[in-house]
Amino acid sequence: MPKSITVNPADVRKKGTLEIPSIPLNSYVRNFAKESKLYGGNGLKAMLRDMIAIREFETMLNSIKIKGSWNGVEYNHRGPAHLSIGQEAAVVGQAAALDPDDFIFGSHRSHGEILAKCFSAARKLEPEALQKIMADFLGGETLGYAERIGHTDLASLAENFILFGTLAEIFARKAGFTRGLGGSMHAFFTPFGSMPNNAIVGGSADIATGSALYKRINGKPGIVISNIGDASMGCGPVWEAMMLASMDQYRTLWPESAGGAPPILFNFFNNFYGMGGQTSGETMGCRGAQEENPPRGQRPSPSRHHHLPHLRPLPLGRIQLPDQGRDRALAERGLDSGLRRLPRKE
Ligand SMILES: Cc1ncc(C[n+]2csc(CCOP(=O)(O)OP(=O)(O)O)c2C)c(N)n1
Ligand SMILES: [Mg+2]
Repeated sequence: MPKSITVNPADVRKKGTLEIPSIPLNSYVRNFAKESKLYGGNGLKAMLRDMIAIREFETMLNSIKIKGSWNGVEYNHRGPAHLSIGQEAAVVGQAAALDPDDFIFGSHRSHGEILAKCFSAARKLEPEALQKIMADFLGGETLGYAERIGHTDLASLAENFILFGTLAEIFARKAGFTRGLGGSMHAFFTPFGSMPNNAIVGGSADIATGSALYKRINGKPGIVISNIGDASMGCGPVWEAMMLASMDQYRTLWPESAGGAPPILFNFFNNFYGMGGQTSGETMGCRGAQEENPPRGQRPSPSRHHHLPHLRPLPLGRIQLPDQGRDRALAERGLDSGLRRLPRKE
């Protein structure tokens, strides 16, 4: 018999308040000794190396976009290249905590995520598995190019493979990770857990949730991360994904053996911008909502607008709608009454 859920009007219509727990912000406390113990000296050096490799990769792309050349090599790249310079630590830190079985789905700004996840997976895979993935991919075509670039061992060959496959994809070449058909915003490499990225702002929230649901239903290992920007908080589908990921039925109706809600993490890269708008203070409403709803017991400060100049009401006197201006001009010439209202037909 299916489980059923009773909705009791006496309960659901009872007077009450909804309490929302406070959400900690910026709560990471830096502790080098602890991190060093957790990741080891070599682990930390590998992270720094990955961060520098990603910075160099994107600095090169930037040089090609801006100057049409890099290190004396001229190249006209007509496609897009959304850089994530300054966000390297976030993607490398994330990738270091993930296993090859974990999936990440990104956005239009995902070069760093692809490289970091692939570097991390290549380091964590067994050598035979790594070799086989590279040899099997596109019949060894991408590996063939990677082998022509200087390398000393399997690890440095894998690095060549990852950098070459991603770059060839960005430059729309057929040895690229998606045969050059995707380009900068649709580069990815699924065998290492770097899943398809896409340019629809917030689009990966839903796709990643579907992927996590797939993992949960089929008992597959690993978690899924949706890597999206701060401006995607303004997109309805992102909220829809978060609702789908946290439905009550995982706890109330699904058998316990299914394992509960899908294993998803929504990660918002907060770079404080969404195209030309600043999410903080301009295009989003969270600070306003926070000010209007202070924690219980605290009254809103009468001077709150001093702290939030963007919330200060516009001085009405300065606003002049075109129609008001026209009406005033007509009134001054005594023409308004005749024009504004048509005489009623008897
Ligand atoms: C659904 C949708 N709306 C608008 C756009 C145009 N667009 C491209 S990037 C962008 C801003 C994205 O900001 P954010 O999500 O914070 O990512 P960031 O560029 O800061 O990394 C917008 C609005 C789009 N690609 N998709
Ligand atoms: Mg942003």
